[in-house]
Amino acid sequence: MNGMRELGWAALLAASLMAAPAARADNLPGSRPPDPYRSRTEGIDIQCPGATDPKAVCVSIACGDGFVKMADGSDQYIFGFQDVAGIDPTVMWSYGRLGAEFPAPTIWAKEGQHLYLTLTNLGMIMRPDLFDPHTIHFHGFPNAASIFDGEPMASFGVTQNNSVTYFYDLQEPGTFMYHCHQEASEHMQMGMLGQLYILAAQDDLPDGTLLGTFTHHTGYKYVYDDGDGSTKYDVEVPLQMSSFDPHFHAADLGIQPPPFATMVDVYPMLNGRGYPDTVNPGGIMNNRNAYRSDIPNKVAQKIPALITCTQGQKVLLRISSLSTTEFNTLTAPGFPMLVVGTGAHLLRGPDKPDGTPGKNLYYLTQTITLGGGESTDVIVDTTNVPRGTYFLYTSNLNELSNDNEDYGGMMTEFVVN
Ligand SMILES: [Cu+2]
Repeated sequence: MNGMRELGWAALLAASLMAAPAARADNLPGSRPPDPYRSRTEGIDIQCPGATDPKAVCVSIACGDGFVKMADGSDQYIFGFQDVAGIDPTVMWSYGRLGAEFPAPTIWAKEGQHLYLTLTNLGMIMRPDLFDPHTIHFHGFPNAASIFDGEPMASFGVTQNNSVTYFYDLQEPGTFMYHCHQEASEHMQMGMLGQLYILAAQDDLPDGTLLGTFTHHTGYKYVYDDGDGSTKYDVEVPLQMSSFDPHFHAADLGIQPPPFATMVDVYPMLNGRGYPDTVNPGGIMNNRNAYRSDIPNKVAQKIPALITCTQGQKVLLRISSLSTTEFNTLTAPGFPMLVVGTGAHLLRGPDKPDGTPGKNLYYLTQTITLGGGESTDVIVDTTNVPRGTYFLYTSNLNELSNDNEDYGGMMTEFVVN
C-alpha cells in the first residue's frame, strides 16, 4: 500500500508542477465570451501565461471558511471556495482568510480546452480545532481518473496548507457543477457548491458554416454541439438551487456536533440568495468583521439571479441543484420553457444505423424538478412573451420564505424589456 501511495503523490506533484502559479492574468485574453451577464458572475477561466499548451486554461481556487448573509439579514457560517488566480502564494493565507463565497466562483471553460484546476486549502479561521481536508469534485465529468475525481474514498483530500492541481481534458460541453466531496453531507450543506460550464465548440465554427438548413454566424452561441442550431441562445443565466439549515451552520460555528439526522433547510435559495436578494443585481456584503475584528467585510455572494432580456431573445437557463436535503421545483406559469438538455447531455435519441442523427427529444414544460446533482438546460423563447416582469419561483410553497420571514426564498424575477 505504501508503494502505491507514494506513486500517487508523485503523480500529484508532477501535476502540480505542470500548472505552476501564474501571474494575475486580468489583462490577458481569456476564453470568456463578452457576455454582460458573465462579467457580473465573475467567471474565472483564464489562459495560463507562459504555457506552451495553447489549449491550457488555469483556474486557481482556495477553500476554507467564511460568512454569508441571508435575505432576512442573518449571518451564516460557511465552508466554501474563492477565486485566488494570480494571488501571490506568500500573501494568500492572509488574503484568503474567512474568504469563502457562496455559491463558489463559477468556472467557465470551452470544449477542447485542458483545464488545470488548482485547489489550495487555507484551513478554518473560526474552527482551528478542525483539520478537515477539502476536494473539488467535477460532478458529471465523464470517466474521471480517480486521482482527479475529488472523491476522497477513492483517492485523497487536499489537506490544510497544501495545494493540488486537478487536470481535465474537456471533451464534452454542458451544464456541470462542482463541490467538495470530503465529508460531503456536512461540507455541501455548509456551502461548498459551485457551477461549472463547458461551452460548446460549435460556437467557434467559421462564419457561414451550414448546420443542415441552419446557417451559423460568428457570435452565435449554442448549449451543445447540436448540428442543427436548435440549441442557439442569446442570453445565459445561471440558476443554482440550494438551501441552508441555520441550526447546522450554528452548530459548526459553535463547535457542536452537526445535526445530520435532523437537517431541515429553511433558507431556500437561487445562486445563494433568497428573494428579494435574488433580484439585487450587485454583490452582497457579509458581516465577517463581527466575528473577527481584524478582517474587514467582503462581498461573498457575487452571483445575482435576476433574469433580464429583450423581447425576442432566447434565454438559456442553466439550472442545477446540489441540495443535500430536498428535491426542488421551479415554475414560471405561461412561459414556454423548452428543455434541451439534462445531466450535461443534449436531449436526443440515438443515431440511426445510416449515421444520421437521432430525433431531438426536447419538450416544453411548466415545471422543472431537480434533486441534488442534477442539471437541466432550459431555453425560453421570448418572441411571444409580452414585455413585463414575471416571477420564476418554486411551487413548493413552504420554500417561499427566508426562515421565519414570508415572501422570500426560492423566487426571482424574469424581466422582458
Ligand atoms: Cu470540504
